[in-house]
Amino acid sequence: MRSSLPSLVNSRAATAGPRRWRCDALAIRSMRPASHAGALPRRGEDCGSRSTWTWLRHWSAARLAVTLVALSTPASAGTLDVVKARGTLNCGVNTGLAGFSQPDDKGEWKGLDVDLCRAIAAAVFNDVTRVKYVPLTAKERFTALQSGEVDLLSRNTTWTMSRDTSLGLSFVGVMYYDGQSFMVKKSLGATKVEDLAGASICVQTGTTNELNLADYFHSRDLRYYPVVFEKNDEAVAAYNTGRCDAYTTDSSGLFSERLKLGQNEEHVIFEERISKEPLGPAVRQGDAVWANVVRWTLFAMQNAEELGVASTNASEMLQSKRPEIRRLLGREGSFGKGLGLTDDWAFRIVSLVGNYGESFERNLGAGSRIGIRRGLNALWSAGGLHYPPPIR
Ligand SMILES: N[C@@H](CCC(=O)N[C@@H](CS)C(=O)NCC(=O)O)C(=O)O
Repeated sequence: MRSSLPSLVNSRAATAGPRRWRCDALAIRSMRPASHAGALPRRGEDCGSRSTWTWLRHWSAARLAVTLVALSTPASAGTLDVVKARGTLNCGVNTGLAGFSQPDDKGEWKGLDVDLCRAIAAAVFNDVTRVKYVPLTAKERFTALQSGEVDLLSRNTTWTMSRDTSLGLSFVGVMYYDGQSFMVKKSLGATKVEDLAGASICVQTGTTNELNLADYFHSRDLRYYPVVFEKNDEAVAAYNTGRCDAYTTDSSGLFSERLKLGQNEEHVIFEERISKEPLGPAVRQGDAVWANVVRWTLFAMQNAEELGVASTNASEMLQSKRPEIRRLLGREGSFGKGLGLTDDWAFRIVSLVGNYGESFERNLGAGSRIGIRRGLNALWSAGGLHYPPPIR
């Protein structure tokens, strides 16, 4: 195990008082409370006295002991059991992103990400209404999952390495393959990203988009003026009122926001994408049972589409002779048991929520107000990237 203690440097040079330590990145991180970033020393700066670190070492040992106890507890004592006992799934969703998660005029949450929450509730409770939706901003989302306020994030969140490792989260699959792009007013006359050299660009903080924007322009020596907002609505409003020349986020987000602005024809969304944004559900690290429930709920929706099983025909499909369909619907084998669920878990998902294609079409596709093409989000068998592992 790597020690999280700082490296001792120039110890002989320290003449008076306790020996001082220089900070390395890990030491700095161990000082930072998860919920806020206070004034911390920088790398290489004085990190404090040895006694501070002796204390920290004891604290780390105590933390390790707690972790070991947690690891030795049977996996069945994890989130799935908590959710079953509570009788409701706490699902972290977007504050309002058309097509992904947004309450409709009756206050009912709708969208592709919302359908994953409903599908999990179908699998666990046979009741899609047993979900408490917790709307989270970009900044709030990770703390809400880490602290246990929500059981999962199903909220247009990009699967990145740091989020999947050091942040203590585990991404379980890809719900939507996306990429970052830009929206400008038609009157600006820009059609590609390079046309934005010297432009002011509105972006929300705490997103991959803020980082990609900097990477893209800096690495090409292009000047730009980032105008950063904590709230997405403020970023969009600033763009709309002319404070910025462009607004940038994931391409799907641009389509959703353009819909909110109305007058589609006034706003141009570039085809060009400057990043990969695989958006997917995330759970807390170290709960493999719960990660499987979320992962296989998503794969069940995608496998159902691949096998032609939909909400409209799921009951008839129970009589199918195809072994893949029989396994999906719990007629053959005992696949629910391995998840801690009943064997008709996927039948409930498909009959109560629908398959991935049905969800995509009603929330984002040609039949919806947004009208996004399947593109990368088609199944592999139709030229896209979704390739759900088989149920067997
Ligand atoms: N996929 C990116 C961006 C996700 C994101 O939060 N996008 C913004 C702009 S569309 C959003 O949904 N904001 C809504 C909010 O924070 O309330 C990420 O994971 O960092």
